[in-house]
Formats: sequence, C-alpha cells, structure tokens
Amino acid sequence: MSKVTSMTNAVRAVNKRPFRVSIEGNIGSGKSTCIKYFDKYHNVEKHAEPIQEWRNVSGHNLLGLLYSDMNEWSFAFQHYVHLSRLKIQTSPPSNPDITVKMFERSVQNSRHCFVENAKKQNFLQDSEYEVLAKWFDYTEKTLDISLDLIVYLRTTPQVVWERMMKRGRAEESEVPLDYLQQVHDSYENWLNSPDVGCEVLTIDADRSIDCVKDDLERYSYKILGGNH
Ligand code: DGT
Repeated sequence: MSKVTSMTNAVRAVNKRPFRVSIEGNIGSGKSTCIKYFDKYHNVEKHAEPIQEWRNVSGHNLLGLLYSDMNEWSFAFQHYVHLSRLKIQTSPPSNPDITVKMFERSVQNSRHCFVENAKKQNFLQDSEYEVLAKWFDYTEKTLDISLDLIVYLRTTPQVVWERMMKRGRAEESEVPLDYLQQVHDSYENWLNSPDVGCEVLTIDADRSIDCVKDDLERYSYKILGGNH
C-alpha cells in the first residue's frame, strides 16, 4: 500500500466517512452510465454531475454561457463548479447504511484538469487563475475533500467527439474536436502525476458499453473499497 493510500485510509477511519470514488473521464466517456451501473447497491450513494443546476443559476445558463465564450465565462463557470462539487463531495451521507459515495468528477478534477486547461488556453487571466487556485488550496487545507479511488474512463478524443455530436446536447453543438483533445491531455497530465493523491483505476472506455460494464463488474470489489 502506498504512503498516500495509507494516509487517506487513516483520515477516513478517524472521520468515519464513506469510501469516496470519483468517476472521471472526458466529455461523452460514459460516466453517467457507469454510475447508473451501481444502482443495484443500496450502500452506495450516487451523484451525477449537476448539469441542470449549472443551466439555471438563478435564471442564468452558465453552461451555455461558457460555450458561447470561454474567455468571458471560464472564471464564473469554474467558480460555480467548485462550489457545486464541494457540496457533493463533503455532504454527509443521506442515511446510516451508506458506506460508499460515488460521484461524477470531483473538486480535484475542476482544479487540476479544467482550470489547468483554461489557463493553458488563455481562457483565464493569470489573476483569475490565482483566485481559483487559492480557493482550492484553502478548501483542501480546511476540509476533508480526499478521494479514495478514481475510476478513469479513458477514451480517444475522436471517439468521444463523435459520441458528443450524436448525443446533441444544445450547449455542446459547436464544441470542436480540438477542445476534447485539450481536455484529454489535461486528464492525462493530472492522472499520471505522482501528486494525484489516490489510486487510479483506468478502464478503456472506447469499447462498447457492455465491455465497460464487464470491467465494472470485474473490479466492483475494488471500486466499492471492499464495501460489497
Ligand atoms: P458522460 O456520461 O461521460 O457522457 O458525461 P456527461 O454527459 O454526464 O457529462 P459531461 O462530461 O459531458 O459534462 C457535462 C458538461 O459540463 C460538458 O459539456 C463538460 C462540462 N464540464 C463539466 N465540468 C467542467 C469543468 O470543470 N469545466 C468546464 N469547462 N467544463 C466542464
């Protein structure tokens, strides 16, 4: 067991919080389907990405605004994503039987994947990047946002771009392949970094959903942290 994993387990034991699993992957990689697969376990609390919330922030469609102008809206969008992910990640379990909490993307994803990419592409001013980085640092220092496992649905940008176009979500209709390549590269940099902080289980999600489900079944003991 690595030093990081054993430290995370120690924190979890003290706080008696559920095992935390983040399902990660590019747009269209199949995260929602993956989370639904665990519906059959009553000890698993599942949180899909709060897209509807991002579409209606007191009447403002932040997701739509983001894709209409990344330079103008990345700061507001990442700020709100941080808040909504933080609420999900740190909320107490809904009932005492919950031993696993599973969510679609994480506060860490927002900071290390999307915010890093936005900085690289100049969607964020240096000052905006620093504000977001400081929010994350403060959050990490003062709250337990640690993850126990990341399930990475790894895909090829071309494959997920075709899926995204087929799905036809209005806000994403103009998203170019190049953006999915950027998000992919950012995921790879983050999840291959020695500082990722927890174990990463990588699943090849270019394959059919049935193949992915077979892997989820095969690895379910690990994905649920032994809480079967
Ligand atoms: P799936 O099931 O893997 O196809 O994923 P979905 O459809 O449930 O969710 P996904 O990955 O398409 O995310 C919803 C939208 O939100 C998508 O257009 C990407 C965007 N998004 C999510 N988090 C962030 C973020 O932190 N920054 C930026 N710029 N976009 C984000």
